[in-house]
Amino acid sequence: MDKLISRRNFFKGAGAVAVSASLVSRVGAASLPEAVVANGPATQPPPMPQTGRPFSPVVTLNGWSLPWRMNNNVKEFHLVAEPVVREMAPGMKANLWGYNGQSPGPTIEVVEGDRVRIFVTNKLPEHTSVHWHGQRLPNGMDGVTGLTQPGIPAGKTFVYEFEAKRPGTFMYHPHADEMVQMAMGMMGFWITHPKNPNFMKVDRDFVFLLGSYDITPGSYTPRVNTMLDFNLFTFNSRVFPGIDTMNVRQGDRVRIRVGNLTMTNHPIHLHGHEFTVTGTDGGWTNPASRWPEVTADIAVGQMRAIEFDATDLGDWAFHCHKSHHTMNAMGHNLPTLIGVDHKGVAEKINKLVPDYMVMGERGMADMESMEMPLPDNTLPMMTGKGPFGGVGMGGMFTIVKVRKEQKPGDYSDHGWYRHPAGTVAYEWTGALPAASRNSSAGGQSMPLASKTKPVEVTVRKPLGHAGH
Ligand SMILES: [Cu+2]
Repeated sequence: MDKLISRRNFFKGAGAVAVSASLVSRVGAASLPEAVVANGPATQPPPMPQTGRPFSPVVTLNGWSLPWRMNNNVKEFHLVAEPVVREMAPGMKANLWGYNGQSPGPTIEVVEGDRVRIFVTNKLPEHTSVHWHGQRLPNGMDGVTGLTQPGIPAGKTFVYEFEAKRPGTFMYHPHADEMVQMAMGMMGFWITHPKNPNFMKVDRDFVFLLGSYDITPGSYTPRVNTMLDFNLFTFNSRVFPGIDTMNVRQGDRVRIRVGNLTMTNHPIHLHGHEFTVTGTDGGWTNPASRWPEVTADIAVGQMRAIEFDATDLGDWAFHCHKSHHTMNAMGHNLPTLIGVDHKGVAEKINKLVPDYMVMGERGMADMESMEMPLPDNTLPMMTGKGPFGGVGMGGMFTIVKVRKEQKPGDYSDHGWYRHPAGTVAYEWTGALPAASRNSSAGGQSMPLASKTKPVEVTVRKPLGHAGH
């Protein structure tokens, strides 16, 4: 963990600088808590709390939790809003805005009843603020620029201070030039653990935020005026196959908390297990209100905590069910060519453009293995090599790996599942009888008002061959 986190402003350890609460906001930089930054997108192991009340830390997918210092019983954190470079998957980096070196920012973990003070330093070229989504706090700490505070000017540090009253799952993000700042990746998670460490206790507790970006293939910076037509869909600003797997032990009680700060809903789907929604950003759900699901739709501005018992061994896909959200940028502008025979056209164009390639006439699956020259800093539309070949996915996709031998506290990936003999789908090699087909005409609920002539469609193929 230490290797990936560097100390930007060296601070001589908790307690070395004892300042009263009233002094902190006045004396400025000399007494700020250290601004710890993460240099890479690796999932950090959960940090056990060294000071303050005990809790079971969460694991931030391709992320980390922000260290704090105790100052006269106040938990002090230092967030730095700044431009960052985020690797979205090996082979592609993006110029984003985030906190403490990464987008999303680090997860903040506190305990119900904690007094919390967050220093926010603005290293962006414009003003910002931090809104603490879902929290009960004094109105003036709510972080809405113009409404509850002036924006934090570029180069300045503001202090937020409140008691973490309600246990649960929250998010943080700017309420200042939101469209730009959130399109650039400014967001983070906040966990307020319950005072009673046994309340809703689970064996593994993963958290991540859904994100969406519009980055033109070959470029590095998101287009910030995009409203709906994003082309990269992310878990914690990473796309498959750059998203770490969630590795759990068979029998574990697993919680996954997913927050949505994109502009659209995401139906998040787990294979092989049923789950229940045990929490929202409004709090824990009443057990009597829960029903089983395999997909939870997470609307814009919502968080859903799902829980399940990892009973079944295997490599279980976990992904957004909107299929264009499991696809990277290259796929978003292709025409439909299924059923179009353009052999002749391709040959003709090849004489003029040697590398010309026709895509999609048998569906898009060929894209997985296509050796297509891509612009620099661009990921293939769908990729990922599994034990049986190309996975054909991108974007919001990862895997829950359930293993017998995964030790408690071990979050590392031990490779692909080894299927017991006779448990993998296999090819039928016998005779294929003709499929029985229903040849009756379709009915209708009401008779037509007037008889219309059936329409005949003529498809004109390239080279002038007409067909029906
Ligand atoms: Cu989605």
